[in-house]
Amino acid sequence: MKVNIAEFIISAVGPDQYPDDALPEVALAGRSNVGKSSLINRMINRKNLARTSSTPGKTQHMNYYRINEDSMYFVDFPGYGYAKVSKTQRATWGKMVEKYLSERDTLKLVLLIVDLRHPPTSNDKMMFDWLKHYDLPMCVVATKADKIPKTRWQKHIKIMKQELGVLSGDNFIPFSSEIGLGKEELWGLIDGYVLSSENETPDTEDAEIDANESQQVGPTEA
Ligand SMILES: Nc1nc2c(ncn2[C@@H]2O[C@H](COP(=O)(O)OP(=O)(O)OP(=O)(O)O)[C@@H](O)[C@H]2O)c(=O)[nH]1
Ligand SMILES: [Mg+2]
Repeated sequence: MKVNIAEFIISAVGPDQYPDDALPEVALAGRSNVGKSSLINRMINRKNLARTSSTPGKTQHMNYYRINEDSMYFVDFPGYGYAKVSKTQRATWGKMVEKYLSERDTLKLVLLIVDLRHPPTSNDKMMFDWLKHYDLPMCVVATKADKIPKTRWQKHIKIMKQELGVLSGDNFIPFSSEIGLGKEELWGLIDGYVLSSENETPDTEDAEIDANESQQVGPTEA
């Protein structure tokens, strides 16, 4: 995808604020401070559209970034596993994310962002298992590769895959927001999921489709 325009749309606290224009959505999940917002900035060639910080827990809501006016959204989740977040806040986060992931029809792909330097955390594993269980289209993106020597990438990739339980057919991309590693590969993957959704037949559960009017493809507005 060629990114011409990227805009911040909304910092949503719940479903009422999610956009209702039915554009495909690519969500980013990962622990706090792992580099989710930086990854978005790298993908869209912007220094700081998605707010990044060395202080963990910066992204508190679901931040929507729209690409090319009518192409897709990146949805930046609040990071999990941030120690200073209260129990109540954590429960609220869990419910919001779980509801989004299980009910959002326009969700096309989840990027599970992990840190290539370290083995996955228990939260990373939980999120991976959860996404697998619900059979959501996913790609594990192992970022911050620039922080380890290239000669050790393969070893780290192997450990990450093994400990998460990534299978040979699963999507896995080593990445670096700092040097741009993996950017083209990730866009190629995203394009596949986002563009294929444009050819899907609309949900016809309750509606009868008139053969003459069935030219319109893709999600319909509620
Ligand atoms: N060297 C290097 N630093 C990175 C990379 N990605 C992110 N960082 C740094 O890691 C820190 C956290 O990055 P963010 O993108 O804000 O992380 P986040 O996952 O959005 O964090 P929350 O919003 O708190 O959940 C920042 O200081 C970034 O500059 C990378 O690929 N390489
Ligand atoms: Mg962030």
